Amino acid sequence: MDWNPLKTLIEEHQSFLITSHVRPDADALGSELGMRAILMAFGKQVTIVNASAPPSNLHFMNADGLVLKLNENITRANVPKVDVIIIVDTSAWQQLGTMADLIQAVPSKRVVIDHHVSADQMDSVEFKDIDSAATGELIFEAAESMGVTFDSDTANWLYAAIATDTGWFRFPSTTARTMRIAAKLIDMGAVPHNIYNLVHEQSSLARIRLSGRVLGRIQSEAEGRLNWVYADAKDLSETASVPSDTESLVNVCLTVVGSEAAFIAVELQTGQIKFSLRCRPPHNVAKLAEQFNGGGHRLASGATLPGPLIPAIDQMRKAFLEMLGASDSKPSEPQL
Ligand SMILES: [Mn+2]
Repeated sequence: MDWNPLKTLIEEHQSFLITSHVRPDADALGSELGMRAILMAFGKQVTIVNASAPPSNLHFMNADGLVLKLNENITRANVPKVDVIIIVDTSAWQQLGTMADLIQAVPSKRVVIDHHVSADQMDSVEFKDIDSAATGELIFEAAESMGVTFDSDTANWLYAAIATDTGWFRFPSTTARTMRIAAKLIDMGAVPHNIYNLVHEQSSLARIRLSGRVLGRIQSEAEGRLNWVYADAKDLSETASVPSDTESLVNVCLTVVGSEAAFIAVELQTGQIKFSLRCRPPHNVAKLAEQFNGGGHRLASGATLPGPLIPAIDQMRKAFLEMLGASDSKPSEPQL
């Protein structure tokens, strides 16, 4: 990646707004904070605003309150008019939530730094590498090319970005380059065991109880090649858990022997059904998600369907069976 155009753009402008996708994950937040550190090193004015707040297990990434939530920590009218808006970890308008029309309404230049497959025309200068394991990797390389080093806080945040997007360095996207960057972040002060503990070892009892309930009724189809689960509104309310408590369950479904694809359906309070989709190569759930106006990566993507739950699940499992080239041997409505 040639980062010189980004460096020039930074040097030629003074004020910057950084944003990322709704329901920001560690890669979104870490990339925003890493980008902020780069801009600060050049003495620029920087504001980070997202459409939604970080999840509770990532509050450690925003202890300083550097990441603002639109309409909560900052009103739309107070979002500064900037020279350049930098969008990280997404290239899709829909993924920006309420930030999308704010961005479209101003004449600021746009930069996109991302590693996702799906892309909208955003009239931006793009720094995009779909082979990169995390946007955090790209931010690190941008910094390195500009001679910017990170303090230990930022090193920890970028480590969290890369570690979580690679499933702690085990997804196929993990390369020697990923490991080299992680090593350099450790040299700058990142503490891996600390970050793992903060991200994954702070479970509420509600989350564990929900996991047991949901995984206890896993469905297996196409001779075990497709495995899926659901969490309905009752599961969430009776265990006092929240939709984000279901996050890792789809990955558990993919660990069943012979599993090539997996999904979870989560019934949201709005009545919409949020799907997380996973597969193993050579399948492609990014393409599958596009059928439902969703998106993401080849091996991990998502989509939101209108409720009710059962017909939405049925549509999704049919799409998966088609992707797998398997016939549908179940009745048209799954037995929940
Ligand atoms: Mn990412």
